[in-house]
Amino acid sequence: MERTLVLLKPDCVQRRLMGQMITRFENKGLHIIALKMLRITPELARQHYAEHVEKPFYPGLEAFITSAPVVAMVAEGPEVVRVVREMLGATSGRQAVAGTIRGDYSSSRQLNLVHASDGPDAARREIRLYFSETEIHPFPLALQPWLQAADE
Ligand code: 3AN
Repeated sequence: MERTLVLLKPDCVQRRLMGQMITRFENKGLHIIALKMLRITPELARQHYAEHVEKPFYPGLEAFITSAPVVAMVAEGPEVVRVVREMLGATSGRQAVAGTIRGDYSSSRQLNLVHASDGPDAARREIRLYFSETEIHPFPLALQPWLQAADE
């Protein structure tokens, strides 16, 4: 069982696509166990994008990610890290395949709507950045027997 952090970025919130994105994740059968809106501070941006802080594009990335509220979520399930990354598609909306979120909704590398952790270690680190334990609610999903077989 894995968990992953999903962020609906400022462009997603401003374009009023929050509901459509959450619907895509729910339709896929993902189990969302935490969700909140927040404004990312420059300090949180530096922690989240620690691997990019020294890169030339970082100032623009920080300005963008702090420019409006985001919605943070935790999804839980088998292989959920890879499943969500594949739903997002390539980083650039211009390269993302049609049928993926970025392929269907984005024409930009920066304004690419949704972030998701790129591996289980990153997921653990990122979930801790955005959520305390008491904000995560791992409840049994009544529909679960109709989404996956018991031995999956
Ligand atoms: P992803 O969002 O697919 O995980 P990352 O983690 O490689 O992509 O990049 C995080 C963000 O940094 C991207 N969403 C994009 O806005 C920005 N970014 C990544 N690489 C570049 C680049 N070469 N030039 C400008 N911005 C970039």
